[in-house]
Amino acid sequence: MKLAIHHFETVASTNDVCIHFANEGADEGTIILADTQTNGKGQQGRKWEAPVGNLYASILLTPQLHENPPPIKMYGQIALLTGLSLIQALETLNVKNVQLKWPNDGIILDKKLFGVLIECVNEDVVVGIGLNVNNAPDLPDRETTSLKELLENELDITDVFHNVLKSFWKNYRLWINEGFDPLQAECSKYLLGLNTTITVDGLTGIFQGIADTGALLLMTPDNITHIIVRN
Ligand code: BT5
Repeated sequence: MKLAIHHFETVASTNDVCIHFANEGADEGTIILADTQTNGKGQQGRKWEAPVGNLYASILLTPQLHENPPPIKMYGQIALLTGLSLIQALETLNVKNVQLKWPNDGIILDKKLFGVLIECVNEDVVVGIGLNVNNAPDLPDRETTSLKELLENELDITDVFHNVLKSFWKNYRLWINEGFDPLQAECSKYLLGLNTTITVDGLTGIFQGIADTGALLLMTPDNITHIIVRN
């Protein structure tokens, strides 16, 4: 895989720049990296705080699968494989015990460390990654942390990104060649709240696992399994 990394000082959103590149016909492996974002995006119109010192990256994928799964399946799977890749990359940096809060948050000690935003452009997929490396922003609505806080040591963002990319491409290749099965099992090891009672979208039940669409399976006390989808 040939990677082309475009590094910017400031952009509104690396995902938006990557979508622009995709619309211009850019190849798989095009990566947009920025030191800071003025309009970093979360899901459903939420905001991603993007002070200098952290990793803000978007990766363009043009998945060529033998048998294309329906889009909803593909995007859920890519979101999970990205979260898994981040957690595995962090393990190589000696940050253990990060958990995956469905669908796409990296959580440790109840604090948010990273977020993933998947967006689609025609057949292409943009994978946005925000990881707090040296700067945990103060937020009114939730606690955050950074690698620096966890390791008590400032890290080089390029080194961290190198680890993330290595882990991401390994899992992406596995997914292209063998499908989601091997990754689904690996993701389950890191799911926050698996087999416990949780509340999602106002429903309370036992978190039974993740479907192969990436949907969350929740069994309510009436023994009905709810398949909760995020898009
Ligand atoms: C996400 O959304 O977690 C996806 C975040 C993806 C950000 C990357 S950065 C590179 C690329 N370009 C973009 O424009 N976006 C992607 P969501 O699950 O909706 O979480 C948003 C919530 O996370 C906010 O409402 C805050 O509560 C919290 N939050 C915002 N900034 C944060 C930060 N830096 N660290 C931890 N939590 C944060």
